[in-house]
Amino acid sequence: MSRKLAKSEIENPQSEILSTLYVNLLFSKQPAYLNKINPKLMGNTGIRTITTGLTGLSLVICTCSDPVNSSKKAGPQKSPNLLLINIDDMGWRDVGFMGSEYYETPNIDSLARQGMIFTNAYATAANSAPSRACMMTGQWTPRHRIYTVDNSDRGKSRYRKLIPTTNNTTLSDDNIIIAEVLKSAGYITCIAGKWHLSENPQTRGFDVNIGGCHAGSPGSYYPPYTNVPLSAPSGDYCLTNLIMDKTLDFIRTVKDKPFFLYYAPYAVHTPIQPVKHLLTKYQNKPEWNGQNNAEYATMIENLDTQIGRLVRLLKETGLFDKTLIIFTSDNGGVFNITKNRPLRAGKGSYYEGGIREPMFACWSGKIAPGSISDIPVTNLDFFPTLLDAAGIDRPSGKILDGQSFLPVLTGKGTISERPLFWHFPVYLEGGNNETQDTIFRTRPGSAVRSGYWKLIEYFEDEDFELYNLEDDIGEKTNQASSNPKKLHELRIILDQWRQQTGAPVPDQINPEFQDL
Ligand SMILES: [Ca+2]
Repeated sequence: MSRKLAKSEIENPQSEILSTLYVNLLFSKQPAYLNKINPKLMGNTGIRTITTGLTGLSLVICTCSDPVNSSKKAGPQKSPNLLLINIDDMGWRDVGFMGSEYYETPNIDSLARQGMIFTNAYATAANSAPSRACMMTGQWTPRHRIYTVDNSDRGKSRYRKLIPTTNNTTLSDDNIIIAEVLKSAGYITCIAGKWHLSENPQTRGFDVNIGGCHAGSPGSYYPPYTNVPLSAPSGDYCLTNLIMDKTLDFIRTVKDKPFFLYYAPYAVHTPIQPVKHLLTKYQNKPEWNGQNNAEYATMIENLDTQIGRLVRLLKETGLFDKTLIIFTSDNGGVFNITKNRPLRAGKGSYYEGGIREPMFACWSGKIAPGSISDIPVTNLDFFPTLLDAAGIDRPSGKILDGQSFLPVLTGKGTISERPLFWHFPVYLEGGNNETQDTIFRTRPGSAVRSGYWKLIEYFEDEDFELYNLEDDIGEKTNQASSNPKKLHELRIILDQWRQQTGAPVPDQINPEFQDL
């Protein structure tokens, strides 16, 4: 289904018509629920949304050109540039293109409009290190054994019934990652920002390292930054801006060689520190859908501004049209900082709020602008997708658990329906009133999504939660008791997957556990 946008809509990307159109398209599966939250979300545009579920093609629903800039023509170049943008801790609705009316992300939204938005995109884990390890290796967590950040026995021992599986905090050198494959194929490679998987990303296929190290966050976004190997040019210089300064320097050096840029800024992870000149605006802005943290909002807007600088340089140098861009976040928004509504909970939880991500891909002339897909994808899929886009063979002997969704992007095909899995044989403290309990964000377990059904299994007491995400995206009604047939079906799928991947299931009782 397609609709040609009016000239006024294209020229004014912030137009009410356009933003309402997108919001309608994004949330077509949950109109009643969203109507209850904010009737404006489902305002009648006269546009009927068609989404295609798990088996069909993504449909191009409107066409629009880039409303802001035009590009110079680049010189001859055989391989596309690859830009993977992985924001830290950005929630599913922390951007305008996912409907937020509190945060302001005009540059990101403009990019999203130039490509295909995915409404069912997932991180493979609910916090940073495992999510990034999965993305970089293209493998489920049991294969690299990075299940969480730091130790797996976080939280008070007396609350932990099981002794969790030991966590791996450094990615094994013998597990080849996407940067190494691309470098071998002739790409110049750069990481800008957070690495988190070993001490030095330059031993893992990155030619250029801008601030990447084992640390998961800076001590401060203002000098002295601490934790990260970057020095400020002046006393109040924001780390996010500095990383982009150096990223632009990298872009200016690449010339005709294809590049792989992994842009993974530390923002918008804690510490939450405002960009001062933006603060008053958000302090005076009404809350939207639970989003009201002005300091966090300034960090999001500043990040968006930096991404705008990058896009502008790519266009000025003629590289934009030769670049496949994928945008995502590594895990859900932090519950006490932002809200992912109608998704339940946030970072660290295996409810949707912890793992469903804002995501889009754009590639001039290859991906139809204004397109949208509800096909479930995961960051495991990026490895094979990027290789396919670059025309590079998969490394021999390497297990890749994801699928290339390049045919979806180009409109030439689809991907086969498959279940998605999460495995977290660990404890993560810091629960809230939307997590399983208020002590832990997660307890040891596994999860699987198959079709619209999602099963979560907790190992402590063999508890199961079964949700139908089509009708219950907020995971409020546990159907494990009322739908034993579906429960059985998903348990078999999950058991088989754990066997295939050698996923450890902790069963040893913690002697310090006190049953409350
Ligand atoms: Ca993160």
